[in-house]
Amino acid sequence: MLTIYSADHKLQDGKFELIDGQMKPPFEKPQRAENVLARVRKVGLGEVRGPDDFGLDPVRRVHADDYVDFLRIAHDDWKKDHGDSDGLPLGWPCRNLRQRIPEAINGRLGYYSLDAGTPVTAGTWRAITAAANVALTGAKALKDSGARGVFSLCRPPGHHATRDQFGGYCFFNNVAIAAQWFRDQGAARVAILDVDYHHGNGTQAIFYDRADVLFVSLHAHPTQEYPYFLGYEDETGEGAGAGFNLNLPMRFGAAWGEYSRSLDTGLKRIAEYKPEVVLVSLGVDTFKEDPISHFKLDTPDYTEMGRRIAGLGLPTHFVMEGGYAIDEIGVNTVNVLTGFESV
Ligand code: Q9C
Ligand code: ZN
Repeated sequence: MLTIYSADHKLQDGKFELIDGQMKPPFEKPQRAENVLARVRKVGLGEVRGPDDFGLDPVRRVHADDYVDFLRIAHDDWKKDHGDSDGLPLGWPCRNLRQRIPEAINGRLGYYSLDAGTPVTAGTWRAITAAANVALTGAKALKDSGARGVFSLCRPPGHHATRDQFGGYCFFNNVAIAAQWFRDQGAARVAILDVDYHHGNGTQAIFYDRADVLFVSLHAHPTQEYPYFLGYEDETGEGAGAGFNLNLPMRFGAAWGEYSRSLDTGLKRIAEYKPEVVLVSLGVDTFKEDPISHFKLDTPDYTEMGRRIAGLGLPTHFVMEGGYAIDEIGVNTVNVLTGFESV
């Protein structure tokens, strides 16, 4: 399987995230992608190629113009007020406040974000444009080559990012950008399967009122886990999108038995939908040793996950999302890909 990778991901290297009342070194760090790349090479998964530059037009098909423009200058503006530290918001337009865009960078960071766990650094813009290009290059390679699967080793991840908000370590929604690109290239129906431990709130929100992109997500129940305010069972889509959103949340402690039954339910829905392409938001933070998660998947389970996804018999674009157990992120991620190829 072809892997798309850009070393520019290393430019997103925050000093701290605010987590559980403490400033800690970010879990979402460059070594994650490096360890996945090392495993890709070790097992000889296939060629590793750099991304092409698609420019910002395909990004703007998913994200608001003002949000894209904000991200481009956010750290420069932060620097003017606060010096060379990482930018983090600490106040949001919540209930009882107005939805308007202030002048101050602190206010704009709040307006355009979901949480304070996602540092805006000097290198963020270059890293996130590279990640979007990694996703788009993978999409184009899948379409042009007729291969069964392609792997876009995106970092930072994307599935929490909405059309105009960053958060959950995400800025541009890489999988949504790729899905929209497939649509714009003529694919009538596109399905997204999100197996990251966290609900893909951004991806859901972006496609919530559309029937042309089916979103299926397996994740920790939002009543217990981030992002807390989206990802419940009763969110099934709205308007034209009614019936084209499927959330399969599971409580803390879910292991392969329960997880695999949810996976089969999700895959069945995707098969019924008859998409021309499937995108997988591939997070491996479902792993039993993940430092911020509470599921119990084990390393061989990822191979079986790949096999079951292959059972769809559809062109499949794997897009990297989360996974914070740094020593096992490579083997767990690549097991999905080799499992897929083994069928
Ligand atoms: N106490 C992804 O996996 N913080 N994002 C969680 C837990 C946010 C994870 C705090 C986690 C976001 C792509
Ligand atoms: Zn996650």
